[in-house]
Amino acid sequence: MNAEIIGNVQGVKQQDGVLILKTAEAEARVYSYSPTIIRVNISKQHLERDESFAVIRQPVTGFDFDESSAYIDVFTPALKLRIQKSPLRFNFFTNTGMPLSADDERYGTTWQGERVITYRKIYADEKFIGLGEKAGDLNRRGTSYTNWNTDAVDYTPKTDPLYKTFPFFIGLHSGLTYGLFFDNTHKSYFDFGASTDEQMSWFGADGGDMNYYFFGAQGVAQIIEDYTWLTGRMEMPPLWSLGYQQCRWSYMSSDEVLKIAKTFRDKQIPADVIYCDIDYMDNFKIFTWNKETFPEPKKMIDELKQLGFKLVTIVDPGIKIENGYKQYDEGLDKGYFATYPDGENYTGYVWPGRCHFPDFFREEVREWWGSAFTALAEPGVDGFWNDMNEPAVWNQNIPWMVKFGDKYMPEVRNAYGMQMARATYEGTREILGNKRPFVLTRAAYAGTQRYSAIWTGDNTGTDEHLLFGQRLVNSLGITGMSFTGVDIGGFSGNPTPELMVRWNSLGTYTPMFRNHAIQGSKMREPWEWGEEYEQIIKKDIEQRYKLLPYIYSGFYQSTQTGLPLSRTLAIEHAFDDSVYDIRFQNQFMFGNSILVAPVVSTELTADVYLPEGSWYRFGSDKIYEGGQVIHVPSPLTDLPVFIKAGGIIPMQSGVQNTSEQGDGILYIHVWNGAEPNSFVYYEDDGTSYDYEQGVYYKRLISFDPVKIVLRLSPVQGVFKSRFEQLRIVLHGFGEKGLKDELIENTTEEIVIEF
Ligand code: MIG
Repeated sequence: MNAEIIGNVQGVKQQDGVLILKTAEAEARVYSYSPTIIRVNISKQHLERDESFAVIRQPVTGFDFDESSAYIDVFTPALKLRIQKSPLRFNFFTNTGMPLSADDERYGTTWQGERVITYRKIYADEKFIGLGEKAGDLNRRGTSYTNWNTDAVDYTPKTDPLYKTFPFFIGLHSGLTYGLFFDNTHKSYFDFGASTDEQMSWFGADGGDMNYYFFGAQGVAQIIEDYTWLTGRMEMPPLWSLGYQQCRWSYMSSDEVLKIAKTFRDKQIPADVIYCDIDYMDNFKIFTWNKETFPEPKKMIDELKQLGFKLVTIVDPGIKIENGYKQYDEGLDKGYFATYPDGENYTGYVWPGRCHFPDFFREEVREWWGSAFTALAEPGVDGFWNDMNEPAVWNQNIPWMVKFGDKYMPEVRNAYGMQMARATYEGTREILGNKRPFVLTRAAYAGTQRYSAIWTGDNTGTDEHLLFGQRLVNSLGITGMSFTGVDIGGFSGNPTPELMVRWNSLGTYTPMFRNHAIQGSKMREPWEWGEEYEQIIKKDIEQRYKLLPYIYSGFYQSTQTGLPLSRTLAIEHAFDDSVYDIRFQNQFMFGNSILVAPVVSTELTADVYLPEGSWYRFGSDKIYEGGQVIHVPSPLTDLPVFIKAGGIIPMQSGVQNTSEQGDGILYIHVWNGAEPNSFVYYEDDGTSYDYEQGVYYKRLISFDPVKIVLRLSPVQGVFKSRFEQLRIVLHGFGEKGLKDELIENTTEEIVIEF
């Protein structure tokens, strides 16, 4: 098979604001979505429908271009796209003419059969970050990846592919940044110079169009903002889902679930969430309860609520083939399952035995699936965990001719999990009325942040996985996924008590903090590790709860700008090489001001890289100058966590769960620094959608450490804060002997001079 090159431009026209270029082989369309976003779609056969699972925006109509005999130059206020006509090539520049990214001169876009690939020039100093949940290092240069959502049981830090597909990366070179989102759900490939002499980078897919969005904003955060503008942002999560979550495969009965919940309360270890994994069901039939072990789900959930717990239950896509089972009968009757081309329902083998699989690509199927959650929501379930949605079938392969919607499996597999999460979110949002559902999914495609949180599947209880898991969380943040977590302690295997403690400390600074373990492993609850370690774990969970005002405001930031809660240092320090050093690549900012350095359980000191600026060790306030590697103690009781000078961190008193009021004081901690800083504080009722109608409390907290003045802007929104008073806690002013202040939390502007 010969590679087919794209050829020369033979015709140019602009139609409804789209620039259309024809070659002998294909047609390319160029769209502008915003001053910094240009889309290129190259196809042999443009379809009437222009659909995407990820993109929620429309192109702007019309943009300027100049045509000469050799080039067409497309201009947006921020970018220039120089389209070379012979052969057709797409080369992106800043509006001042700095090269951002260019096609490989020799090959550009080519086809090999149905496969479509774009070869790009690689710059000598170019680094690549992104692709979400992927093996390997922060800097992806010199490596290659495949996207094919897979149930990656027992994965290692080298396994590829894993569960999710985020075909979006950011390139960094010459002090410039660009992003590229290849919106194609076929099996896809990314290569960042993984060939001898690193001649080129390339990306492609087994089928479909060469369809990419180019982001030319300068700054990684700006590109994330643009990417999430295009693909959507998360909505405010229910506050309870940010508390500590206890899971296990499985708590086997109502009695066991209640016993675990009560033990948290008896031991006064804060927690908000408990899970039922697959064994709560009757023979793994989705939307049923086991009548013997969970005889009265409502009674159990009522008791849990009394104890201040929410319940999350798992659902898998596989519907058991069994006459008389509601979901089976209905799905069969209405033709809601994925089929072979002749109409026979596809059968795959999973937990319930032989199963059919809902075709989540059809709206009526999503509605049907979504409305079935009444079986869980009526007795009081608040969260909905979507597992096995790659989709997974045991030791089997789904034949390629199986149809989902009007497409064959290979074309849409990578979006199946996302569509299941979408159906779950849309259905439960409707059923729960004004209450926010919590949805958690294992498989995902770009844009899933609109529907669901994610976790990184079946990791293992080793130090290596602790570090790798953090890298996954940091990388997922680049691709719009802010609400992410890993199984704290590792799903498979049995962590040592030291590792459990360490991982739990890291959990405090993980967007979703969930302890989970495989069937047959040792119990993992905080009290299973001996008194001394239980106390450390308890303290860390308490710290998580104290930080919730900061964390909740951090999620608000994700809803507004797409910036994730856990941020690789590459977001703010893209051109600082130390950030990519494999010794420091797992470090991250947790929100605006907290830097966390993960440390393995076998080391009690650590080398930490602090980027430029000054930093305070959280807890001791010992100050360090940045721009250097420091060697610090990291006992099991004190993970290296640092606060950026000038940092503003609102905290609350200790509570046992998120429905507790605490002492009614918002503690605004501020650290001394060279420059003024500010923080957007956000609060609402934590459970409803009233915030969409302005029922929130938002204000800008600004601190000038030089004049020592703290200013709180007038409150926006009509929500009454649950904190009646504010206490300002100063750090790093030592000898100046400044006193902490306690003041009323009024809604007008507040200015405090020290
Ligand atoms: O075949 O539901 O990743 O979190 O506990 C295993 C049982 C199915 C895989 C999930 C894991 C969950 C487990 N599931």
